[in-house]
Amino acid sequence: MNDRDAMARAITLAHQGWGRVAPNPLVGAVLLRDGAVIGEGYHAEFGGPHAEIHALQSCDDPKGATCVVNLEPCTHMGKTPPCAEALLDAGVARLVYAVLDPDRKAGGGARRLREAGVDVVGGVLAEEATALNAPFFCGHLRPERPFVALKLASSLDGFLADAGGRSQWISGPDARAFVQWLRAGFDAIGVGRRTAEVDDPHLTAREIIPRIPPTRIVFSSSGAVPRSLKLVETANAIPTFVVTSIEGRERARPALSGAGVRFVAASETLEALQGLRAAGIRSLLVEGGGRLAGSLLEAGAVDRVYWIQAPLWLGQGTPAFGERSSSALIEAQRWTVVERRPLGEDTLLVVDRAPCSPES
Ligand code: AOF
Ligand code: ZN
Repeated sequence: MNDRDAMARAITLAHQGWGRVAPNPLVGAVLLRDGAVIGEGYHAEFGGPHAEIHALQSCDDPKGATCVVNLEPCTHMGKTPPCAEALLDAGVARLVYAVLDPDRKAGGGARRLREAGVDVVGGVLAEEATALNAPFFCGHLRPERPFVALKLASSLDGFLADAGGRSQWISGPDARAFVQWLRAGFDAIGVGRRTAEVDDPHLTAREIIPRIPPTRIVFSSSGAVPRSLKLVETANAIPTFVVTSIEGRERARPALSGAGVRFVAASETLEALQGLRAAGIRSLLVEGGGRLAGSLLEAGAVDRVYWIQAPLWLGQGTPAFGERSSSALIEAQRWTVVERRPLGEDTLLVVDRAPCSPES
């Protein structure tokens, strides 16, 4: 196995920590000797051992091996001892990493190992490693607001629901299981007020058990969120916010506060996102509807789109992005394709606007 293949394997391993390690990054590590894998591991649980430690523990004799890891090793005494020292103590001879750790306290492992005489190579699959931990990197490099992703499931002609407003189910069971999995990796799941009313969703993650259940968020400028919604009824058990205007909050507070709903009041989109970040939300997955998606895009607030395209035609219905201002082709924004893959009969497309790129 060459360095790139081993890095791809490290990234696959890193995904195993999805829903369990945030706000830490997803990290996987592979130990190679003469191109053969002799150990591997991943960061599996927040506060638990880092990827490199699991990889070292899985290996009988790491002396002289190459360690391939998607984030440079840490140098700090955090909840666990520094990985850079553990790799040096184990006698690892070569380090291959993808990107540097923007956390000033934790980072610096690549340099530490190089200065100790280890052969160090950086930048391998740097784009893939950046996309893997986009919320972590944005959290460090653009800390004022959460990482915002949109998820949508549309027909081939770009509708979220048929002309009668029915949206269940556009996508198939594999795509719906994927969305359940996706939710587990975000601090919060958001919907617009109309979607909250029409679908009356739970917005919980049921495919894997997240370490912390995502906070649920309803965006409603009027604050008119019915007391009878499942989200409101369960707000004492799972944190639930209504994002609204200042007047909306005053109007809605008497009915909803008693149910345990909390408020973020703001006069425009970016201010609302800053309010959510101040309330501890580092990453937000918005699941609809089209109007909310359109206004977030319009505000330049969307970092990533998870688009599930189902192979059916509706002709008329609810458009995926509501009203948007037009853009001439010559100056249209082009986003970066992060992933394309089949989900049963459906197709997942993941695109990023402008990555928060760490150094490599
Ligand atoms: C690594 N390998 O697998 C991870 C790293 O509080 P701690 O001790 O768990 O440290 C968390 C920080 O360490 C986290 O914010 C990030 O900077 C780095 N994560 N580093 O060498 C790993 N998960
Ligand atoms: Zn570490």
